[in-house]
Amino acid sequence: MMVHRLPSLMLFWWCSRSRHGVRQRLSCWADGPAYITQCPIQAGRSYTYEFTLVQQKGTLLWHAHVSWLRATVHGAIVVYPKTGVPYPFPHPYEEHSLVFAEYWHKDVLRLEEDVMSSGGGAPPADAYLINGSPGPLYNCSATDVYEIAVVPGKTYLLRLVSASLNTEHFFAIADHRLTIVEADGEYTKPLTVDSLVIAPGQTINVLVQADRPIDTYDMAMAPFMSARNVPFQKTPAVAHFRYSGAGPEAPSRPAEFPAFNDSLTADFALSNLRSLNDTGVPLVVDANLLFTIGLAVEQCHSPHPNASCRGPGGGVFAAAMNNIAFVEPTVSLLQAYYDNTNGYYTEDFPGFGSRVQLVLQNTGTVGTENHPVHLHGHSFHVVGHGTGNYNPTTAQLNLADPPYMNTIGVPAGGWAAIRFVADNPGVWFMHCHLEVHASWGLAMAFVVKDGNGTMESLPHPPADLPRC
Ligand SMILES: *[C@@H]1O[C@H](CO)[C@@H](O)[C@H](O)[C@H]1NC(C)=O
Ligand SMILES: *[C@@H]1O[C@H](CO)[C@@H](O)[C@H](O)[C@H]1NC(C)=O
Ligand SMILES: *[C@@H]1O[C@H](CO)[C@@H](O)[C@H](O)[C@H]1NC(C)=O
Ligand SMILES: *[C@@H]1O[C@H](CO)[C@@H](O)[C@H](O)[C@H]1NC(C)=O
Ligand SMILES: *[C@@H]1O[C@H](CO)[C@@H](O)[C@H](O)[C@H]1NC(C)=O
Ligand SMILES: [Cu+2]
Repeated sequence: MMVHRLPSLMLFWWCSRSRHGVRQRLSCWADGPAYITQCPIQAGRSYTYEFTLVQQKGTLLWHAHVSWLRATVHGAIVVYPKTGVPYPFPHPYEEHSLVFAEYWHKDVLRLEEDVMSSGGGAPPADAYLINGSPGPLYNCSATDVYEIAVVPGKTYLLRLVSASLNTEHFFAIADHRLTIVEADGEYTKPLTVDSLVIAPGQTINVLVQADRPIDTYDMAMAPFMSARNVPFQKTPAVAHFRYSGAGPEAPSRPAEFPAFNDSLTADFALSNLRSLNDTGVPLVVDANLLFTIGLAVEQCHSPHPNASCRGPGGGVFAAAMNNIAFVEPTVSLLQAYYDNTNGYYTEDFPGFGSRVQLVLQNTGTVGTENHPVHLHGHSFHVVGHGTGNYNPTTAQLNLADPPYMNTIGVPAGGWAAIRFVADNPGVWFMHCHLEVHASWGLAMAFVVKDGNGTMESLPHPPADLPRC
């Protein structure tokens, strides 16, 4: 791969937020998205990301956050509970991380450039990967299969991490059920399902009991595609859950999946996921925001329509939040904010410590699609979601035990309501985690202003921060 610019890293992290006013660790400068909190790390240069994980445990994802480099530059971070603090579920015999990705036979920087200059959609991935291996359903990959050796009768904890670029995926294991115990690094009440959907940017921990007859079972990821007429890779990536004693030659048992567009099944886990404990949902909100999100088509203004207007009806794909397509700036927004440079940001976001409710309403003029929206710098309580238009008088909100997440798949043509406390000063990116949608403009950033004193204020930038 030709890399002229080295990636910047983005680290998902949760600000420490507690009902009892726990001390903040402030590290917006280490968040990572290019042109939001820093400029990209240039070839031959380095930048050390320093941050503190305050009251966080569980499975996290790190990845490059410039262009489409996440496709190949990503990994899992696992934070264990403090010594002596048990999991809130039976201790597993073993733990394994499964990192999902999409692969193209192409430099992904070129891939983004080509897609953006075409005006059309992204080409399907050439393969899906589980821990770097596509598995036996792909040509030439019969022996390139990730495998977990399983002791019959034991319980396994699988940490599922999606670094996929443009596709959400179902995950299932043949003949086994999955008990979700954690999502986005926060414990959930146990929820047992046959399959689940994981969106790019999400992490989900599941317990699996090896209680089936001795054999080899497929663990597989297959596409979930809620949009119509979008081409996508259909071949699942397959890994093996192989019981000790299973014959190496015997064919493995295939995993079964819902239909690729089965939104009802896909939404089941979200509808039924509950946080394990009361996580301190703000019962009162200071700011009530409603943002529309969706895809659209712009008119073709190119003198070369065949080359650059390959969107629907000869137009150009676009995406927006509140009808504004985000245009990547040429400076870092955080730097502009820190330097009080005019013209890059407004300060109309509610003040430090505000309790914010944000309703994301999925619209779209060219069909609707599930958008996994990710917020940096904060986790949020997913207090509600539904189909159709959000109606504040009839919407049923869960203020008792909603899941506490950082990426929410806003249902196709539906809505999701999240609540969070804006108590982490800095500039925080919020964007669709389907990378092609973010490139089209489905993104924005919040400025969270300083509170009182150094423990509520954005620190000075580190000396090695990359400059534009
Ligand atoms: C495998 O190769 C065949 C023949 O070239 C092709 O039709 C098929 O699409 C390939 N499968 C995958 C998953 O690439
Ligand atoms: C799913 O796709 C199939 C085949 O393309 C189509 O017949 C069906 O109507 C779709 N279902 C939904 C719920 O969109
Ligand atoms: C969280 O909930 C579980 C199950 O109800 C309970 O056993 C545990 O004590 C709770 N933990 C905290 C910190 O409240
Ligand atoms: C543009 O595409 C149309 C339809 O495919 C084709 O008929 C036409 O000749 C193309 N024009 C150019 C300049 O390539
Ligand atoms: C800062 O302190 C003042 C005086 O105690 C208080 O009125 C104000 O609400 C505080 N601001 C924030 C953002 O906490
Ligand atoms: Cu999207």
